[in-house]
Amino acid sequence: MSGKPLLVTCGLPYTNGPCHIGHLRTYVPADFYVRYLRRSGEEVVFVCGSDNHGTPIVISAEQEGSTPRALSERYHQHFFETFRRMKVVFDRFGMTDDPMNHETTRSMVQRLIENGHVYAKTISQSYCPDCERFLPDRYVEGICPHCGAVARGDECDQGCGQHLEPGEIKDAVCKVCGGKAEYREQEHYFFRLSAFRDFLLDYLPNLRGTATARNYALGWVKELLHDWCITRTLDWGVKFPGSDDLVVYVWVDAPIGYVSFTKEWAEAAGADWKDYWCDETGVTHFIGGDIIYHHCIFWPALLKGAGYGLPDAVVASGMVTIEGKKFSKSRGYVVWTNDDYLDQGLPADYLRYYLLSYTNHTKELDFSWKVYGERVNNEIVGTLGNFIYRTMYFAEKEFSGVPDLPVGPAILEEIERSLSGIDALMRDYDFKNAVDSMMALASFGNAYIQNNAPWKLIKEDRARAEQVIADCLQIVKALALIFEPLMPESMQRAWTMLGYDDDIAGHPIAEATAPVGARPLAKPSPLFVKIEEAQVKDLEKVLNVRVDEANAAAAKKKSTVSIEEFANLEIRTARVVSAEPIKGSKKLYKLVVDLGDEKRQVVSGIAQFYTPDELVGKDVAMIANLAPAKIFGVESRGMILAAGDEASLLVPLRPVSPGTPVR
Ligand code: B3M
Ligand code: ZN
Repeated sequence: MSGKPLLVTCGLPYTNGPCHIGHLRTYVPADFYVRYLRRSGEEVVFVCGSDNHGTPIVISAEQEGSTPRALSERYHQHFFETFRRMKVVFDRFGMTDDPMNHETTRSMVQRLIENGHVYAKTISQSYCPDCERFLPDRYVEGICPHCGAVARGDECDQGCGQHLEPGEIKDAVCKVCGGKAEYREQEHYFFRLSAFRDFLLDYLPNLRGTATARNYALGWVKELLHDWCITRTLDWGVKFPGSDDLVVYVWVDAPIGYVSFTKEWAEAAGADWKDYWCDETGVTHFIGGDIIYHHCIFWPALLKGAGYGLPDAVVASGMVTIEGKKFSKSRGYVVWTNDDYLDQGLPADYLRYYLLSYTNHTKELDFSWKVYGERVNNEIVGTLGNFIYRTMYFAEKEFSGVPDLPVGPAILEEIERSLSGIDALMRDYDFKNAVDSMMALASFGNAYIQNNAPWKLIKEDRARAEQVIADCLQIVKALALIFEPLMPESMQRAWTMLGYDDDIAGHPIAEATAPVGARPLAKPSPLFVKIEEAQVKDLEKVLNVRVDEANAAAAKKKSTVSIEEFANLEIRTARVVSAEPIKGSKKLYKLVVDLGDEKRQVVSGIAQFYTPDELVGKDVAMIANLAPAKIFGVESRGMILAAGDEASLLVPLRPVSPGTPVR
């Protein structure tokens, strides 16, 4: 720890759609971490809020005939309540559109201007002549200039993932009317990010948190840093100082929200926000792995430029897939936190456990109802719940309470060993292994009670049986305390069952080795219930129906093409002559193919699925008359056809000569 007061934040959800499991991958681990630190005796402030600005919210509000503010208030409330239901509890959950954030943002931007980090420049920007307006960010869609994928105006979300500056996108189309956009000149303001290269090269190696965040960011900084356009032609947002028709880019005022929410919390709590944000900080940001650039490069540079302290740690989570498929609301691969989970009567604690124990925090997490059912049944019910219940049951039945006996030293040692292992893992953000170690203590308890079999022992040696139960009850107490940050609701019930009448959250984990204390016990009841196979099937069905409906809707949406339009498309077989990786891209190959009458160079996004050897000599299908494009700086003349998420290539069933037309 840096010795500074600790502040933990979570990435701010946009207020234009409901909470889904993908969101929770950031919030649940952050809440777990905060609770853990608190139970370890540290004072931590935990703030978050909703992200209300930016084009997605304006577009959603327009589509539903509402205003961005009304839409934001509604979803703000939704996230606030959903997080509560998931037991994710912030000290402050603010809104980026509230006056505090307008004020903080304007004063920070003013300081950036005064410190010489902002300059004006005329740029050509997408403009829709039909709608008569500039098209910032998500008002346009087009082609990524870096990789050729279909991209949104501010980000290549389906391709290379790079941030796009206004005007960079190719073949821009207006999202509102679907018309072709033009490019028009307008004066904008830029943040001189490129000047922060040396600062970042110095700062990033010492940034704590997950290695993924640090290393990705360092990689990008070593490559190249573009200045960022920090103004947009919009009404909705924080007004850029000195301008009536420009607002600051949402990625400026969103992270500044972290500071504003700290101020709002501090005002109410009688604390000083400067203790958290000036000089060296104890700030830890929990974020999704897709916004590392914003938090590890852009944000520290903004803070530095405006004279604030710098984040101490960035903890980045991996992405979430649903039943092995890429998360996609439009394709139906989504699990809604309320409708699909909590409203089905499923406990928040089970989902918290799944999210934290499935895999390492930085890896991809797949959500599958089948695996969910298995893990709940085997681990939560079968291991943890089973040990607690059989211990409590036996203690109440045979001894009517907690025996008045000191616990065996070997048991106390085992608990202490377990706690110190968990502590090291938690402080290393290795949540999965920390949770596994917690479960290992429950397994130890199960083995201990099984090997000593107090139900047999009691017939021969009642005193020995009583000792075994006293030992087991101590392990139950330790488990309740250590699992509380992960499963707060169930562990409160375990605490009460142990005969305590107060709030478990008020007790430090260190009390795990303090005597339970002789006390009467009431008849225990199982802490957890199994998930039945039929229920898993029902839950899967909801998802399957949603995917089918999305497929049907997508099929309907594709318009028909005339035979002339189809005839215009030149599809031919092509024989792969060579394939080599493209530097800097994991997905792309540079292929040379033989079309019979000529050889062609084509860039193809199949590198993750085939080795070059598997491709050379194969005949594949290709669109031969696609307009040439530069992808990752490499010329591509044509497009190889492939089906599905794993790019299954379309190959002819019978031998054909290279270049044969496909009809
Ligand atoms: N509102 C959501 C995202 O891109 C965005 C986060 C802001 S954090 C300052 O994940
Ligand atoms: Zn791209």
